[in-house]
Amino acid sequence: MRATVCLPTYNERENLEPMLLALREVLRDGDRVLVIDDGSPDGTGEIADRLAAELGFVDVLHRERKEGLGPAYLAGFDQALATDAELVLEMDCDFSHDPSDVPRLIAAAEDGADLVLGSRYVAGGGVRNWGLVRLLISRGASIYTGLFLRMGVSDPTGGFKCFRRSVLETIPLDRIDAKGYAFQIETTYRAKRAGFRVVEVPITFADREEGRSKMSRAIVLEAIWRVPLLRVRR
Ligand SMILES: Nc1nc2c(ncn2[C@@H]2O[C@H](COP(=O)(O)OP(=O)(O)O)[C@@H](O)[C@H]2O)c(=O)[nH]1
Ligand SMILES: [Mg+2]
Repeated sequence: MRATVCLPTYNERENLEPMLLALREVLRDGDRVLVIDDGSPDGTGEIADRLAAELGFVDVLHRERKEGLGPAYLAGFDQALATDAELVLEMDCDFSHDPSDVPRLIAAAEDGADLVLGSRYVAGGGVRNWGLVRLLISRGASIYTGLFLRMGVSDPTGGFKCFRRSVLETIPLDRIDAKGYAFQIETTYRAKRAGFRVVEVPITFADREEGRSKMSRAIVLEAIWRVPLLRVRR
């Protein structure tokens, strides 16, 4: 199955080239990477253009301004679905998601999963180098989400995912306006509710070494109010 990896970037100047070279080692012939850059002031967008010209498997989607991860992914999904990609992946560009795990996500989809989640909180998964605060927020978010949505998913906020195209064609993407972690929760929740098969595969998540996190209080607050709302909204 041909795959497109959507790679959102905002100020990932140090990480983008090593990430694309690492992905080149694990992707198959025909697979592509779509860099979605929101006008990074550090020049990531120009680096992406240069690499797209140098490496045959890379495309770049430039967006004018930073609107959060959700809108960036939605624009990327649109572009990926306009091609013949059968699988569409999400992953961070900061090496928190290990590029060498990509084939395992793809394999799980090829084995029959409709949506594959890279999961830190199933047996065999884990987190490296995260501070206590980040870990508590992440674990707390998983428990909070479980209480309201009962999806049977251990790691609902994770951003390392592989969608079969039918999932993205079925869930109402145009109605998703979440920006941060809530976007990850909502896409999985809508896929589950539509009857798709969601499978978690263990990953080890490592804190970034280069660049800075764009996580903010607003992203956490958004998830807190949006999650209960998902239960009542169609
Ligand atoms: N295009 C785009 N990418 C973003 C935005 N916010 C974060 N990213 C990228 O999304 C990925 C995860 O973001 P990061 O700041 O590491 O979040 P964290 O892992 O939760 O701390 C990285 O590749 C970021 O560059 C955004 O608003 N637009
Ligand atoms: Mg990160």
